Amino acid sequence: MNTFEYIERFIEDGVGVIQLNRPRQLNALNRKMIREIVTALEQFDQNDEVVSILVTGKGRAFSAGADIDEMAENNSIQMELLNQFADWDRISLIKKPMIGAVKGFVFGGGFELALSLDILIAAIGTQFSFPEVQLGVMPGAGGTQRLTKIVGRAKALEWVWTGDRIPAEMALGYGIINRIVSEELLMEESMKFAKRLAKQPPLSLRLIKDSINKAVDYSLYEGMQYERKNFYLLFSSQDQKEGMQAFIEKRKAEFRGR
Ligand code: CO8
Repeated sequence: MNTFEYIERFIEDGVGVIQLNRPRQLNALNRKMIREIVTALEQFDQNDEVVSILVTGKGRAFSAGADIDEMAENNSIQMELLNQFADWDRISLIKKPMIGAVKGFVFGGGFELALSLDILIAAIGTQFSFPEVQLGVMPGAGGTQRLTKIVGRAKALEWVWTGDRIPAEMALGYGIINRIVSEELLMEESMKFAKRLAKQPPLSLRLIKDSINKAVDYSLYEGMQYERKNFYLLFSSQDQKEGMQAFIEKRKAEFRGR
């Protein structure tokens, strides 16, 4: 199934798994690698066999950030013309749940990739950081925006100005990640969670994600109106009929994603 150079992927029990596979460079994200990740995400998003998606990294780091060697000599006009964020932006359009199983370093663009996912499970000892300031730049793939929306302005300024590392326990306390597990259990526990989601009705998962994402940007009133439309929409699904009928008949529902 693998036609990619920098990632591997497979499907297991409704979970589409993407493994960043550039471990000797700590999964530093070059442009081709980002395009491969996004392409694989989109393919899983369109594949009926896949209900949830898990993204993880091979080796000792999830990702140490964007590939510094690749961009060191670029000037701003080249950056503008490369338009590499067109690929990054596509991650926000993925409809299925995306879980990140992260360990080691989650730095720079790697942290931005993680923050683009929906649920983060981290191994003990994982460190998160935006070290771009030490390179004379700053985050560019949503880091200043996404981190601030999660932790608020004061901590975001502190962490992005200093590049300080955020230990997993602190990331958990600030709501950046969902849970911490031992490194040995990282894949097992993350797969267990992804497979649990894969048994839920896919259309509900999809519209729940859509509605909760709107809560980040919309006013309460606009968000409530949006939620209501999605709630109504689910009453056109076979899974709603099946879910409610199964409850009435006291049996387990069989969801089909239709
Ligand atoms: N880019 C390129 N190569 C890298 C990167 C990187 N970001 N990180 C690590 N590597 C390479 C190292 O050069 C080294 O290669 P080699 O063995 O050939 O010398 C190999 O990976 C192993 O790394 P280290 O020997 O440095 O491992 P250590 O355990 O000593 O240190 C660190 C690990 C602390 C993570 C260290 O590697 C480091 O500081 N890396 C750079 C971290 C960083 O600055 N990241 C931010 C990059 S900028 C960014 O992400 C901007 C995002 C903007 C949006 C994206 C669009 C471009």
